[in-house]
Formats: sequence, structure tokens, C-alpha cells
Amino acid sequence: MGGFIPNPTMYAQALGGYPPAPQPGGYGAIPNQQSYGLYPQPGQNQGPGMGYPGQPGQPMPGYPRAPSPNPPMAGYGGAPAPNQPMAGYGGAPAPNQPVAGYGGAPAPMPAYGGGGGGGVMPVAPPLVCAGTDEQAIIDLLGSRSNKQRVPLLRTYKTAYGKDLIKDLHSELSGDFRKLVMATLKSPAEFDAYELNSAIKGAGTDEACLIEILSSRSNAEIKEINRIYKQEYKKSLEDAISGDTSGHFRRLLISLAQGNRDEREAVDISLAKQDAQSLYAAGENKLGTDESKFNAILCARSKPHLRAVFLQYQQMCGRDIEKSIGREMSGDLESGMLAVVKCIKNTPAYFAERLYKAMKGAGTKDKTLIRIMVSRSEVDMLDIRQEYVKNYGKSLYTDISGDTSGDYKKLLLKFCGGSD
Ligand SMILES: [Ca+2]
Repeated sequence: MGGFIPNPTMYAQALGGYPPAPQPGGYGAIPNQQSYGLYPQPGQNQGPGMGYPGQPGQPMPGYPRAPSPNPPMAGYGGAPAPNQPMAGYGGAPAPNQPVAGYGGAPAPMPAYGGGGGGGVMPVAPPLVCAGTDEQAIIDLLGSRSNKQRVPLLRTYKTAYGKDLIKDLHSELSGDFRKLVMATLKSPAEFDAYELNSAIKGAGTDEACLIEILSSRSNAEIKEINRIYKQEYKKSLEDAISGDTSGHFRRLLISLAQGNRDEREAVDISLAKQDAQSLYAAGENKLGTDESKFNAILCARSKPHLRAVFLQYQQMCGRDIEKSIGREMSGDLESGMLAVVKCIKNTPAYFAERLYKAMKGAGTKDKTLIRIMVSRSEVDMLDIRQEYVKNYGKSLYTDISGDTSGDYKKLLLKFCGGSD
């Protein structure tokens, strides 16, 4: 269960999860500029069974602490002097300029200092100036981790007194805008935002609720609950309650507790007992006792459930997924299946979600964006491997064929490479 961390020092953090606030010197804490694309270089393989970053003792790359109130500005060493000219944003890179693209590294920033296009403003805002430089946006956002991207909002506001989100929102449009907006939220903010959009308005995006709640760790779910309440002035549980019903609602509310057993030890006799209970609650019963499925699937640990599914298969000669398909239908069936799939193999679950988002005419762009952004630093390499294994084409190829323009360019940065 070794969680893969693309650049261990980048995410170095204490036990229990969250990375420390930026060090003095800000982005200077980020080592190794050459390779901090979001993806591991060939050879740095992700361990099997990745995708459960919330396990005790494992770092949680996807859930950085919110930016510290006063993140030092990149390239300025310490606090910016009030009237400091924007040296280094255009001419020779200032020493200690750690963020690639603000200096000697990959992302070109032609608009700085009147280099290209932004001639009207002597010091053009970095991303949004006369004639938005989409390529600079793609290079900037696509080559940094979430933990590096989110503080850009404050850096931007400090430098220009303007809101980057608002500026980008007014300059960009369509799916590219949605993708760019998604990259500037912390993982928990993005999840809370997605859950809220899935719930608000007429109708409900049940698949989104299921996807997020069945795949996130306890710690992640707790953080999502906290952010949700703060942002939307309502508890996530109340929001789910008001928008769903029956056993499906109970499943989502159970998952939203973020209270799954996270012990690693597996007691085989208890696994056998649970397998028997599932059999008695479904296949061996007229009708179905959905509550029993709910209790076992939402509360037991993942390693334990993997043993339960094996015992179940041996006992009744049928996969638990098959039985769920026979016993349940609609959203409840999809929800229970998602929980089982995530427990069995999270990357394969996301590969399937991506495949289904793109196959056939049209594309479910909201799903595509959510998964590419939210898994890019968690288990994208494993997802890509499952994708090519199960669908015979690389994720990169399918994204290339299904999207276009700047949207495609940035999505492919999150994908990282073809397989
Ligand atoms: Ca039955």
C-alpha cells in the first residue's frame, strides 16, 4: 500500500496528512525544478494498490493545508517591498526564483515586461493582459502541483491588487475556463464545489456524489465537510438529505461521515461472517436487506472488505458486484457498485469513469475535468495503466481524440504522457 509521491520532498509532511505551511522563502522550498511536472518520470513506478492516501501513516498529497496567510512571494526572497519594481519578471531571472516560469524555467511568460503582446501595460498582469496568453496559462498551471498553484491567487492579488479567478473567468470561456478554475482550488475546495454543483438546482448529479464520497479517505471527507459548511453555509449531510431519498440517501450519508475503519489488520473469521451476512441479506433472501449491505460496505476497512469479497465469491460462486446488480437498481446499485469498485481497485474505477465520460458521441466534460484534476497527483499513473489495460488505448490518445484547443492541451498536461 505504498502511496506514490511524485516528489517526496515536495509533499514532505507530518504523519496524519497535511503538508506544512510554506517555508520562509516561499516557493523556494520546492526543490528540483526540472522534474516537478505532476507525473513521475519513467522508472519511478507507483506501487500497487495506490489510491488510498488516507491510510494511517501515509501522506496525503492531494490535501495540502490552505495557503498560509502570508505566503512569501516567489522570487522575492521575503516579504515584497511596497514599491519594488517587478524586476525579474521579464528581464534576467532574479536569483532564487524558484517557481518555474517566473524565471529561467519552462513556462514562458511573454507578457511580462512588455515582451510580447501586453504592450499597453508596462507591467502586465502575468496571465491576464490585453490578449490573454493561453499558452502561458497552460504552462503555468499544467506544470505545478496543486500546492504550488493555489498560492498563486494570493501572489497575484498581492502584486496586482486584482483577483486572478475573476480575471481568468472574464478572459476565458467554455471547458477551458472550467478546467482552469478547477486547477486553482485546493482538493477539498474543489470536491466541496463539485458536490454543491451536483446538488444545487433542479436535478442531482448522483454519479458525482457517488464518485467523490466513495473514493475519498476519511481525512479527505472530513476536510470536505468542513469546507462545505464554510462555503455553502449548510452541512453536507443536510444538503445530501434534502436532495436524495431512501437507501441511496442512507448510503451517501454513511459515506459522508468519513468514519470507515482504517485499521490494516484483517480478521478472516470476521470476513467470513460478513460475507455470510451479505449472502443472507441478498442472494439468499426474498427481497434484499439493503441496510446490511450499507452497514458492511460503509463501515468496514478496505483491507477487510477485500477479504470479504473474496470469501463471498468462494461462498456463493458469484462476485459481489453481480449480486448487487441482481439485488438493487438505479442510483443505489450504482452507488454500492462504486463503493465496491473503489475498494477493490480505485485506479480501475477512475479509468472506467474516464472511459465512460468519453466514449460514444459527446463528452461528459465535467466528469473528465474533475477526475483529471483531482487524481493528477494521487494515482494518475495507475489510472493510465488500468485504462490502457482495460480499454486497449491510452488515456492520452482518448483525451486527444475527444477534446480540442487549449482545453485539450491543459488536460493532457494533467494526463502526463501516452502509454
Ligand atoms: Ca434477494
